[in-house]
Amino acid sequence: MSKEIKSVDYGLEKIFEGAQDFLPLLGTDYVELYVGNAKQAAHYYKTAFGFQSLAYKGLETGSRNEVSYVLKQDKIRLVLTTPLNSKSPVNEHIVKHGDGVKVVALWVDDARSAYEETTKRGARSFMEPIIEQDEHGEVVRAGIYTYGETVHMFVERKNYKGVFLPGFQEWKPDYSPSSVGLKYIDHMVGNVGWGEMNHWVKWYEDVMGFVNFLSFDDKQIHTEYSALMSKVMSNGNGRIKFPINEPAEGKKRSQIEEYLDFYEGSGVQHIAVATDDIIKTVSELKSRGVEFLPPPPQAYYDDIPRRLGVHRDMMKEDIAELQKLSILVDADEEGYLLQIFTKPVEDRPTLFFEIIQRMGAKGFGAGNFKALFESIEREQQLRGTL
Ligand code: TYF
Ligand code: FE
Repeated sequence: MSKEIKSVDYGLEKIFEGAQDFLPLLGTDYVELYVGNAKQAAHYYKTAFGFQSLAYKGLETGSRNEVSYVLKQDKIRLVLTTPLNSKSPVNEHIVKHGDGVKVVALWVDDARSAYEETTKRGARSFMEPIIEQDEHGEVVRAGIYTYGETVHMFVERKNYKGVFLPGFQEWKPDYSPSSVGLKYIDHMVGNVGWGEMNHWVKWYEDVMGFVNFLSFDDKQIHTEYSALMSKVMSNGNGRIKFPINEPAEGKKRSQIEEYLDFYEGSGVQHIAVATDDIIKTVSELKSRGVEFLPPPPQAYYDDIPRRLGVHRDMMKEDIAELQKLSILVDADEEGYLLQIFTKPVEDRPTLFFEIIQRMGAKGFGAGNFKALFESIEREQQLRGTL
């Protein structure tokens, strides 16, 4: 018995039926990290994660206070920004949080309207709409704060033909490692403080017009030692998905608390990127030095056929090969998914990446939560932070 795998459809049309979407989002435009040394970070994301050079701004282009490198892999654009002197406001962010995600930029048709509609519903302004121009056209951008010091920028690039944004020049160095097959951003997860999850759920509903379409409480997400709660927010067309985590009471310090302590506040916990060949992508990432969480115990892999249920015959991957790479498998009504998590990509145990391949499944790997969180706890134990 095999089942046709369809593209991801969350049934959101029903939820949104009749409602007017006051914030139509076309997709993720870019993700910007504030980092201590953008030149070296760019080298790492190219060499280890397979990103390609796209654009640059810095002293050579007249940017006196900050340098930004823009990297690209298929639909994913990553911007790495660092201050050039102590005057830049980027410093404060780095001093407090270490390297981390500052901007989750959303592609829109009308940035002025996005800014107006969200600020009138209570969003705090980060940047009023500005029009940026060069010989390649015009871009309108505006920004609002979400949790912590994280920002959503609205980017309207109707007629823009340049390589990224006005102010950037094309960046084409000779050094150009190949892609590892990362395709697009599947979801980005935020960690928020104790008791704040429902506030941010309501904020995404009221201010952004999102819906809460999946929830996991601490009864579902716990190990012997720790617990957390998670609610998944989605926009109307399902292209943008933002799960939000909050720590819950447990015997020991949960990974969410560890994050909040080291990031010194709420922020982006992980960026999940999609691939359509996770075995190839993860093999490549490992050979380039990307570190992943160690595999769960043998019993986890023995249990995979049961977890796959009716989708068992549909899975083409070899379980032994998945185990060798420490890839996790989960299934829901619609299909199965394969996922794996990197270790934090900075010295502070904060931001990490997830690699995900969806084979029909629309969930987030709830069946893996226990094994995954136990792996994370083993790492916490090594850090002395459990
Ligand atoms: O995005 C998710 O929900 C999954 C699972 O601290 C997850 O990737 C949830 C919480 C967490 C790490 C992973
Ligand atoms: Fe995830």
